[in-house]
Amino acid sequence: DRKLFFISALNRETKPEESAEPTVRPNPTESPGRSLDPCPDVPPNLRGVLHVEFRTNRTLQDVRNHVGPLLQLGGRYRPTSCRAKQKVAVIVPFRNRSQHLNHWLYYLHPVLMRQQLDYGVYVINQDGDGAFNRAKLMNIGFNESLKEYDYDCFVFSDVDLVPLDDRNLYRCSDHPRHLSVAVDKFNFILPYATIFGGVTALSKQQFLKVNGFSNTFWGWGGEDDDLSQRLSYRGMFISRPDSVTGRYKMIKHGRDSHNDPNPNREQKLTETYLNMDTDGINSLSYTVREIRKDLLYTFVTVDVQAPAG
Ligand code: BGN
Repeated sequence: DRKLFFISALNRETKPEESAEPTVRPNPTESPGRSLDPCPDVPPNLRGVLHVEFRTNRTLQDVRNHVGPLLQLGGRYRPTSCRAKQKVAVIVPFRNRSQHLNHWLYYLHPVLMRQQLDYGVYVINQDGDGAFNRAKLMNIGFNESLKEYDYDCFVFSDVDLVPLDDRNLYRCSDHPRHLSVAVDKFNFILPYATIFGGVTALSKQQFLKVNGFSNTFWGWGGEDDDLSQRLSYRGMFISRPDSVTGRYKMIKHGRDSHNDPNPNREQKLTETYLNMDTDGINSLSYTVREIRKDLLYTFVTVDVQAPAG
């Protein structure tokens, strides 16, 4: 079959940016590859260890030139040669980190493509300069992405974390998955056993089983530990890649303004069990200010109703 031959020839190419797939944009009106065979369990074109470099200045236009031809508006992609196993929304909470986002997009899109995911990238931008609320932005990303497509898996990622190995698959498993297990900033070791921050993947069902994240962690810290406790209270375990596959490079930065450590975080972590059924996806309230579609992502600016002061 000529087409298959063409695809496998492409697959043997070793240019850094090219994905396994030919540069044919799928027709958005087509149902997602119903007639195609399912993609293999192990994506065939992974590279393993990746070279990641943040010293270069990268503009959004550089990134568009680099990965844009393979994408559909809104940072959407799906493999053309097989039917993706999962439909993945990648949710990135954001405020004033454009340079980080450029790096993140530059490295993540090719990885997600090689992983043969049917995916979309949702950058959830907190409007205004109230206290930052990472967890609420995650919940909003879950909600907004589901309005667009029938996603069944949600990867929640900080904008400053780039995987160093593309065998670390951005998809969901039987238990909620913690992907960023070996971050350079922590000398590539897991800081503590229950940590569930950085990059995580939960199926729709797993996420709803714990009512999502808490909406009430304002400022830095603890919201990820709260989710970790929710999972354990609902009988789930944390699944992780090994510490070689799970290596990450963090983009160095100072503390963001309006994201000081939350002084209430320790206290709040004693109340997870009491609050989890009433504070989460079922109590989520926010206002969408703007939804902007770039080739590289869907950029959703939201008012998260930060407390005054
Ligand atoms: C922990 C934070 C996490 C953060 C990790 C890694 C808290 C709760 C205090 C009881 N947890 O200390 O939110 O992801 O460090 O930076 O602050």
